[in-house]
Amino acid sequence: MPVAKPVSSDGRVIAHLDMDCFYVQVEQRKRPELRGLPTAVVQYNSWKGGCLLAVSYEARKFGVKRFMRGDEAKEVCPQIHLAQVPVTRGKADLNSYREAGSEVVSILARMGRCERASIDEVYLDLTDAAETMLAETPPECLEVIDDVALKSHILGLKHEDGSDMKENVKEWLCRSDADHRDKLLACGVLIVADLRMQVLQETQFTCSAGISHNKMLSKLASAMNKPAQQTVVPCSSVQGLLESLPIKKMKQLGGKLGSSLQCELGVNFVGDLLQFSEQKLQECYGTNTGTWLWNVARGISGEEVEGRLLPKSHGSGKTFPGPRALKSLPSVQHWLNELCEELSERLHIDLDQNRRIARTLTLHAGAYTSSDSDSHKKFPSKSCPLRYGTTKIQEDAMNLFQAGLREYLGPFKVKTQGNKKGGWGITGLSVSASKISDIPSGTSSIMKYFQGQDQLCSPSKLGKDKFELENPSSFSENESNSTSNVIEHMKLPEGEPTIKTESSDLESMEHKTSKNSLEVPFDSSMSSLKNADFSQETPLSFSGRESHLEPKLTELQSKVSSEESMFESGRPASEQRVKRNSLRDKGTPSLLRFFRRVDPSCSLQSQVLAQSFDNTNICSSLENSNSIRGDSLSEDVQRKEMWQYNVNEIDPSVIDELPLEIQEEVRAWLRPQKRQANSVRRSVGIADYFSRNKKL
Ligand code: TTP
Repeated sequence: MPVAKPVSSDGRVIAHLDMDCFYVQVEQRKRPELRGLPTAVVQYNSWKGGCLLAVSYEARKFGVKRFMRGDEAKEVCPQIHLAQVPVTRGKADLNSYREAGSEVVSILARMGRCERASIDEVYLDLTDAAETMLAETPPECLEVIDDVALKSHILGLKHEDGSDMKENVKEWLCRSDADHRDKLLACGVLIVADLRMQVLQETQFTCSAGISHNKMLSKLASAMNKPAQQTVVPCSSVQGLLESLPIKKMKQLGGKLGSSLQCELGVNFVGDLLQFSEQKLQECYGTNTGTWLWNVARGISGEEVEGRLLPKSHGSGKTFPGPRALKSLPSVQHWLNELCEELSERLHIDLDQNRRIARTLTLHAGAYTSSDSDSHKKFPSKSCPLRYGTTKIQEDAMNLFQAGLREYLGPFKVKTQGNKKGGWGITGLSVSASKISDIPSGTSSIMKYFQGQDQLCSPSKLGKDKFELENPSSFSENESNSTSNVIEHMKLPEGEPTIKTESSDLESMEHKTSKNSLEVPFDSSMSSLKNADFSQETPLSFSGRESHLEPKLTELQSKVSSEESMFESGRPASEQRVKRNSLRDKGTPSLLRFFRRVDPSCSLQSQVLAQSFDNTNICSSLENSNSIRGDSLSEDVQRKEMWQYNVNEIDPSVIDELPLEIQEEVRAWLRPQKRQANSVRRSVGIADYFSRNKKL
């Protein structure tokens, strides 16, 4: 949901740069003989020649469009060249596109704050560069202005028939009587033209750009004249632009909100919103959205360009069109394993190269049931805190899938086990890792610690699974009972996403998927190959429910070493409901023994890693535990020094590895239960054994 932001950004110079038919350009650079020819990039797939993801402008002239099947494209343009997306692990491998995008980003970032918005899109804040140029070499002082800049489209610039557009543009750029804002934009035009030329020279790629005073208008403008052109939106042209802009084409208005505006308020063009007061819009859509809409109508957006050169999330997805729909849990497990392996690889690369960690794992799926009377029902997206390590990600993703499937099938009364007669089918799967942040400074010890461990901990010497950072592993409340390994009914900390039907990251990615519709339904998000995670596969709407040869099940590797098991998770006390039963009070010698067996370094890992996660530090864990037990604050403070384990430090996946006699005990302890009003608060319990353990 859009959030109202502070407004005036008139004095800023913001550019949005978008590569032209990006995947095609990447393939053409690999095979220069394809340059200038009708070309498309097709996603591997033998079904009707695969699906077109990117189409060259030469091919577009013949009517070839994105998402056409390869066979269809050949019908409308027999001479078309189809380049295939590289394939790894049986799915599209987008690394070459990601890397090509990074090349471009590194060039664009030279001139100002740079935000990588998707695989081929960048926002730049050029305000400082423009101010400097205006002060030192304003356009009016330039003897020569490059042709690339002179070919700019300046919205609202009058040109009479027969007049030389370039002359008009030059005049506009060099006006000495222009107001400061337009002068800054003129500098922006020159800077962006120069950057685009640098990109072309250094990468051989062309791109298009929009230049205005904010991100929203720049993004709109960059799509207006393609390929290899740039468009400027001076303040004086904003109203004219929005008056004729269909409401659904505005970012975040392509979906339900846009439809509601059309149906409820009769708003068809963005400019139509001008007739409503802010108060009225707030009444209809709430305070934030109302104000946001009021601003949108005026082309106002205070959204900052974030200085971010790296993607906001990572993801891996695959679609299973028509007869390829997955119809059994083993086949889902097989593909989830593949997707999670790729995701995990990228997370480790990000960790190694950029020292960034992701916190949230989200699973999306497209599905149908044979009794699907309600075609609008969607497979609910599910999220949980992300645990590092391929095996853990695979396990968690499968648990999320099963939780989603149960919810999805609930109304249909279809068995989750699936059957060959077509109980349900999965037409798309994707896993993504989001909430990525830098490892806070001061935690370099994390790396040192791991490097200093014996060889088991070195990612380069051994499999990645050995190099595991752990973070909270419990699932959110609604995800309960997805497997016996899941800690049930534990709420996530504040700020962490609970289960949601669409992840916010996906929402933000979705509006990058299409130039026309900036808010797309979930199914499309499955495929946003150009999106922030840069890795999904193409959207296809499938109805095929025929049986098919399903991939063989890849065995789930679920063994978890004890070293992996003891990482932590902190939970605000208010959100934890830990069962308070007699078990806790009986004493737990067996548990104590178990934890004594654990390598003490694990608790060190736990502590060090805790520092790298907000909401998950040892102290908050202590507070949680103690406030659950009703201990006094002073006791809390004392125990902060000695506390090593808490409820959430126990990875649910390790429970099966505990001695049988204590498995039940631990499960009971972890299983939440509504606190009875008259329950007696005790200060002695399992938790105390851990602190005693530490004291020993
Ligand atoms: P876009 O920038 O949307 O499109 P484009 O670069 O191919 O063409 P244009 O010149 O019109 O901007 O997407 C960038 C790349 O992302 C595109 O080349 C292929 C990929 N992509 C997908 O794989 N699936 C999708 O649904 C979209 C929208 C893009």
